[in-house]
Formats: sequence, C-alpha cells, structure tokens
Amino acid sequence: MTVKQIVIGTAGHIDHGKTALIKALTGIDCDRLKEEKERGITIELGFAYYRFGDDLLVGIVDVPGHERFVKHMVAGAWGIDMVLFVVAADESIMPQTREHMDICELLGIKRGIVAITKIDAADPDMVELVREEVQDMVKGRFLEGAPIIPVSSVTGENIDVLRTAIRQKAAEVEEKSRQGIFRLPVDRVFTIKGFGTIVTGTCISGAVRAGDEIQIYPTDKKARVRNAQAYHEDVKEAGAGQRVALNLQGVEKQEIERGTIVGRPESLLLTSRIDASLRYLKLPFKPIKNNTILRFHIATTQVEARLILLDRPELEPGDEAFVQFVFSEPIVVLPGDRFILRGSYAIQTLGGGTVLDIAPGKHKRLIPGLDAMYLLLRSGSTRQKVEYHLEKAGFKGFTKQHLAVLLGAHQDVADGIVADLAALGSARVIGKMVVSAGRFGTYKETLKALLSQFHEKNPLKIGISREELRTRLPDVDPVIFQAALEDAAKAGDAEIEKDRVRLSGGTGKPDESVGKLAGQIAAMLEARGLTPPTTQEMADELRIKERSLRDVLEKLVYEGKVVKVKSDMYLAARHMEELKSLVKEQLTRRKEMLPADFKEVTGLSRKYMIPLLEYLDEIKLTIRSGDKRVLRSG
Ligand SMILES: Nc1nc2c(ncn2[C@@H]2O[C@H](COP(=O)(O)OP(=O)(O)OP(=O)(O)O)[C@@H](O)[C@H]2O)c(=O)[nH]1
Ligand SMILES: [Mg+2]
Repeated sequence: MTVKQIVIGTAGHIDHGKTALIKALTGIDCDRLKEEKERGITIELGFAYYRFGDDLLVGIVDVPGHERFVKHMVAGAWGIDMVLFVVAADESIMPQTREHMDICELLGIKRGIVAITKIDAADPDMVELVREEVQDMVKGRFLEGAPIIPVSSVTGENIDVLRTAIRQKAAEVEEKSRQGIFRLPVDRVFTIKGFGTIVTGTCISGAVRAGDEIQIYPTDKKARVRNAQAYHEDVKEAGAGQRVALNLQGVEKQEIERGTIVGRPESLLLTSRIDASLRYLKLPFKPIKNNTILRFHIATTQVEARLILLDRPELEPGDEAFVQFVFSEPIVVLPGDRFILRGSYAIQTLGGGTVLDIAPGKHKRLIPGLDAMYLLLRSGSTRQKVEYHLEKAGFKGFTKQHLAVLLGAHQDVADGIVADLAALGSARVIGKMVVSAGRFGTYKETLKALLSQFHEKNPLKIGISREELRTRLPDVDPVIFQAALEDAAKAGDAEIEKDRVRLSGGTGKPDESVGKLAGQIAAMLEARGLTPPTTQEMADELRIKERSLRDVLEKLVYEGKVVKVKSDMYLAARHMEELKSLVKEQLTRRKEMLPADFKEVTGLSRKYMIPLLEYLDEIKLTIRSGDKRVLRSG
C-alpha cells in the first residue's frame, strides 16, 4: 500500500498555542532551542510528523508567531499543502493572526483547518464569539467553510476530533508530483558526529536519491547525497511533499546557510531580475512608488529587491500589477513560485505574488504592449510561452535544458513542445540548441548579405574565411553558425571549400581582368624558379597595389599553383616540388647537410636558401639539428 505524504504547517499569533497543539497531536515538542524553552516562544521553525494509520503520513512545520520572526513563518509556510490555523479562545484575532492569514493566501495555500485553542481557559460564550469572529475574517477567503474546531491542548479535549478533521482534509490534497525539477530550500543545517553535514527542508518539487550529485545554489559548490531520510527513516528516494533530511558528502556546514537551495547541478538558473505579478494588500498603507527597495521572501530565501512598476506610476493598496524586481544578489527561483513582499523600513507584510519570467530583459515602463506580455506570461499556454522565450532569445536561442528551467517544467514537457514547434516550422532544433525559425531565417539572410558584400568589396578574393564570416555575424553558438552555413550550401546560395566560403554564382567567379593578372603572376614565378621576385617587385612590375597582388597570390595558392614560402616570397608549385625531391634525395644519401652543402647543390644564395630551408622544416620534411638538417623520419 502506498502511503500518502503531505506537509502541513501551523500559523497564528504568538502564544496562541501552536507548539502546544502540535505536541498534543503528535507527542513531539517542536521548541528545541534553550532560548525557546526559557522564553516560552518559538523562534526557529519546528518539525514534527504523525502517522495516520498506514496510509497517511503528515509532516508538520511549526512556525513562530512573534512579529519579529515573520520571515521564519514565511519560510515554514512556503511549500506546505495545508495550514493548521490557530486562534486562542482567550485572545481571539490578533495582528499576526491577520498577517499570517494574508501570507498563507498570498502563498497560494488552498486549504486548512482552524483550531480555536485554549478552550479550557475561556468560557463557552467566549469560544462561540471567537468562532464568529473567525468566520467573519475568513469570509471570501481560502479558509471560508473550513472546519473550525475548538480544542484544548491541556485537557486534550477535541484533539481526536481535530485529528479526524486533518485526515479528512488531507484526502482533498493532491500529492505533489515528483516529476518536476528537484528543489529543496534549506531551512536547517547542522552536523552530526560521524555523519557530517545534514540539511533539512520541505522538498517542493522533484526527487533525490542517495548517490545523486547536487549543487548548493546560488553557489557553484557541488556535493553528493550520502543518505536521504524522510521522517527519520532512510529512504531510497526523497521527494516533493516530504520533509527531507539529506546527509551531504563534500560540503562543510559553513558553506551552506538557510536560504540556499539544493538542486541538481546545472538544473537551475541564477537570476537577478524577474517579471512578476504583484498584489498589494488592501490595508491602510500608503501607495508604493516606483524603484522602492523592499524585502523579497521566497521559500527560505530572502533578499533585497528594487520594485519596478511596469504598468502604473504608483501601486495603490488592493492593486494587482505587472512588475519587475531587481535583486541585490542573484537568487534561484522558478516561474510559478509564490513570493512575499515586506517593507524594508517598517517591517510589515505588504503583499506578494507569482514569479512569471526568470530571465526577462529590461522593459520600458508604461508603454503599450506590456498588457499583452503580462497576459501571456500569466495565462498563456505553455506553447505560447515557449514561443515568447524563443523570440526573446533572438539569434542565440538556448539549449532545451535551459528552456525547461525557463518554463519551470520537466525536460520531457519542454522537449515535447519544441518537437511540435519544429514540426510546425516555427522553431529550429540544432543539436541541443533551439532557435526561433524566424530568427534563424534572418541570421541566414544576414549571412548571405555579408557574403555578397564581401565579394563586392574584395573582387579579387576567392572567398571569406569561415572564421571571419562567423565573427562578422551576430554572436551565436558555433553549431548555429554551422547549420546556417550548411543550409545556405544546400540551398545553393553558398559554396564552401576548405575553410573558405563564397556566394554561389555571385562575384565569386573572377572576371577576365583578374584571370589575366593571375596568369601573368604565375608566369613570372614560373620563369624565376627558386629565386622568385618579392611581392613588392612583382607589384611594381605589374603596376598594381601590393594588396591586390596578394589577393591574387592567395587565389593561386588556393588553386595549388603557387606556394607561400614566407610573407613576401612565393614559389611556383612545380619548383617547390622539384626542390623537395632534390632535398629528399640528397638527404637520404648523405643523412645530414649544412646550409653550405645545400648552397653547393642548388647554387642558391643565403637570401633564398634560408627561407626555403625554414619552409621545409615547417612542412616537416626536414628537421634542424644544430646547424645541420636531417630528414624527418616517419
Ligand atoms: N490553558 C491552556 N494553555 C495553553 C494551551 N495551549 C497552549 N497553552 C499555553 O500557552 C502558552 C503558549 O503556548 P505555545 O504553544 O508555546 O504557543 P505558540 O503559539 O507556539 O507561541 P509562538 O510559537 O511563540 O508563537 C504556553 O504557556 C502554553 O502552555 C491550552 O490549550 N490551554
Ligand atoms: Mg510555538
């Protein structure tokens, strides 16, 4: 039988009996710290669990109610499946009762149970009054209609009724899928002697196994999972919907802190800027101005963020708006994540919302077109979002793996949509890269235009070098350039020979005058044997610029008619072949030769002999040993 596993969390004002209630329910005391025991309040998150028969296992996160520890409350409540909302019968609704209620709602928590605690300390009329006040407070909100159960942790009254209610509510919870991207926001780090570093957290998506490699985001530190536990038992796989403890190998306790995210290497992106939808609570607050610095809380992470109001000059209480956040340091989030926003001066929960895009560009504010972008990011289909991201990525495109992260989706989902778009002709898949078909088309057009420009400007040249062409084009992954080139060749637009690219049927064919010039140059080199004229001498004689001469020489080299010995010395290919056989034959016989010996055999002066010998070394026919040359064997 499979055991359904969910995580619930407490919420409610300080001292209203949250920790006592968890103890009454489970027997586990969540206040572990000495300071917590002494002060009688919860500071850090506490953890407990309860087995309901053999088919339901509930992890419990106990949060502090103190207004100074709301950030811990947010960390604890993030990722829970339902809330156990606590209101004390002797105090009724208090400030953090409302604030926690707002936070739960902003985090998108869908269900819960209200416990009216301490009924032994209040008379029944008071309990009834509190019930009515609670009903008023939850009207129109996610807890409307939720069970409200009066209990006492001291006498144990109705604790079993509460257990039954939890069990019934849990049945409504859909277990989180383990298919997603694995993320464990760390809420505790400690060491156990003999085991090393342990991290704990509520796993919010995906799954992990012992032996898996993980990364401690936002750092690039990697480690290995030595052991995974859920509720103090070793498990083969720990995953979404569980409280998880991982024993990590290869990382010190000091290298991890609350707020880091454990994920698979390279599976998540660091971001310093996101697009989001933001709801400003309808409270008697002042409007928020553009560029205000606020505190941004997501899972166990909190960071300073600058708020950019995209679609309005100011944010009024009760508004819901399209915004961008710029973080003081990079964090790791996924689209769809909920966040809480608190003031950085007067620390108060102001609102919260949903992450829409984790890799947006900067947007101009208050311009038309933002509405359509907002609508697409909020409620577009996954396919529309893929098209949006592809368009944004331009010529560069991105890897399919990157797309999965941008979507916050499993790799199979991203791959499936990419395959559909490729089949429809609106995306182009090149190896592991994807690029919008439109952008790729423009890139190819640019490539052709560059080729034709090149020919116009360099009529004597046989083509542009592949590398030069690539660097003149927009910067893309080399495989995209290669694919564009192959496409152009296949379409008959370009010709690729060795490392040269030219336009087919363009100015690629030399005109008559170039042909004539090439003939003259070849003849001059042919006539002079092993003592060729310098490039300058040839240019002077032909009355052309040396640069034009070099272009034609390059063409002759390319055609194999001429060999380049050094920058200003070229030889007719036939003479080079003759020299090579002569040297080979002599060295085979004599084993080694001094420059003077070569001089004797060829009759050449040092001016010609030295560069020729260096050339022969360079093409690895000969090798120099002291003053002598020998044949390079093999
Ligand atoms: N009489 C009575 N006292 C209770 C009951 N539940 C809790 N208390 C007392 O109320 C005080 C606060 O209880 P906690 O459980 O620590 O309250 P809390 O909500 O966890 O407080 P924080 O975590 O600091 O927000 C303690 O002295 C408890 O003994 C109850 O059902 N009846
Ligand atoms: Mg407590």
